[in-house]
Amino acid sequence: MTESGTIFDQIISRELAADIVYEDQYVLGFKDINPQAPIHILFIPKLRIATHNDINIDNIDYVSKMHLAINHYVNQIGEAENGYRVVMNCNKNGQQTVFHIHMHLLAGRAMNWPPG
Ligand code: DGP
Repeated sequence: MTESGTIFDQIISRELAADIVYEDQYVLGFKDINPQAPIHILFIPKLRIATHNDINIDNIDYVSKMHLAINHYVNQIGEAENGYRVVMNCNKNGQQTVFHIHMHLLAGRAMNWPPG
């Protein structure tokens, strides 16, 4: 992460190209570069919150908007009833690699549980 942020800030500012599938005032959704399911979208807030630990009363609205964005999107693509998984990885044990919170939307196949 630099002072100007992570690669996700560059995707928000369009300095870095991404396959954007959803956008509103608070949230951007784009295809993961390394998909783990037929549908693998990253939903990110347009405000840099580094990890899940950094969610607080002042920025929680962004997290709510991320969930609403996912609901809108899964309805739009017809996957709401089939079901899907929403994942947030945090820090080392959670295998977080980009320190700008993101929700992984995984859909289009049955998921494994436990995830391992
Ligand atoms: P995580 O491990 O939870 O921090 O997931 C980060 C995800 O970000 C990982 O699945 C790959 C994805 N990713 C990393 N760099 C890029 C990029 O430049 N473009 C896109 N579309 N996805 C990226």
